[in-house]
Amino acid sequence: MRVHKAWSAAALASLALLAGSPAVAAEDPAAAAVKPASPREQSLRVLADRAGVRIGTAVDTTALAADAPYRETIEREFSSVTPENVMKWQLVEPQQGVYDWAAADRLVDFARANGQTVRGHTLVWHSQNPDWLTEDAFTPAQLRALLRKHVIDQVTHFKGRIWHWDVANEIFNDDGTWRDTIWLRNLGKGYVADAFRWARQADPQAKLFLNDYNNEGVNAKSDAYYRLVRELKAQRVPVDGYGIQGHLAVQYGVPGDTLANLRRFEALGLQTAFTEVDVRMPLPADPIKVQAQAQGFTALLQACLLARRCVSYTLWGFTDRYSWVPDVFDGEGSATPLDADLVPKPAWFAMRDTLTLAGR
Ligand code: 9MR
Repeated sequence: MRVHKAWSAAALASLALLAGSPAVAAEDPAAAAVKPASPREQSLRVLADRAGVRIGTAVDTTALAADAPYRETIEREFSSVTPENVMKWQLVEPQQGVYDWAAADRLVDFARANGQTVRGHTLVWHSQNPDWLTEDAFTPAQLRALLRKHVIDQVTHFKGRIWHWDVANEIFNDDGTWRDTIWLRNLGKGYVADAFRWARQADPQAKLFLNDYNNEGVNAKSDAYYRLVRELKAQRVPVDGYGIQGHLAVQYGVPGDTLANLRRFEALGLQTAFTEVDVRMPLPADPIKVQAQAQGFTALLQACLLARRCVSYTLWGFTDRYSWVPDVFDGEGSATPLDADLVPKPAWFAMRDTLTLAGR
């Protein structure tokens, strides 16, 4: 059981920063490039284990095969992994009826060998769908049959090996309206309930999650999820978890009511999880941005540790060597806690300190 202590968030953040800054100042970058980010007995996963949460990362499976320091960091520091791309529909069924599970299977085997859980990502999404699916003029009935087959075949393929499934990803707009997707247009809102039911049928053990970004605090989007979860629960739809991606940016800060938001979903009987945390910044980095970044990572981690049913905290990549951010946000980057040479930033030490305090 996690022990809940009466530390204030501010006290924790300043503790973490105090402990983090001198350590980073003492780093010799050349030596640290080959040095593990943490001593083994203080790895994130050892500390997270004591604190009662899983600590995860998204994994770039190409890098996993090619880059030994990257792979060793994942083995040493993380107790959960999420395929960054290789379980998305476009990659698992590039041609209609022809599955390619090879890359995803390798990651699942890697996780098993290293005692890591797997967050399956993602079954139903508007993005990264195969062209044959989105370009061909399927009727609504055909699309429903295709979605059903996709969910059931994929969940069945990995049955017993997936801890959490992100069943439905990014289904609402920021204003709380339903996102206009191939699924909504053709199947109506019921596609979400259907997907959860199919996933449960295919693997009764896996925990089934909703997942989105910009839903950390109490806002129009998280309100839409709250209403949806109540409806799904009333209809006995098997939804188990609320996933908060946690893509933050130092210039926008951290919503102060993140913990309150976690709590209201937990009160509906759900588990919660941070699923894709990173904290980007406008480049170049400077000391204040770096400090704000450490606070962003720890604020979400603290919220998770203060909540009752927050079971995991996953980074969307841990090193700038492979981050998605610079490709998507012009002029922004440095979004992860290890730089491109795997040298820890204050955010890394801050997370370690937060986990250490929580595990005492
Ligand atoms: O990090 C992923 C990147 O490599 C892909 O090109 C991109 C395609 O849309 O998806 C990225 O991951 C996204 C995740 O699957 C869902 N939430 C937002 C993530 C960042 O875009």
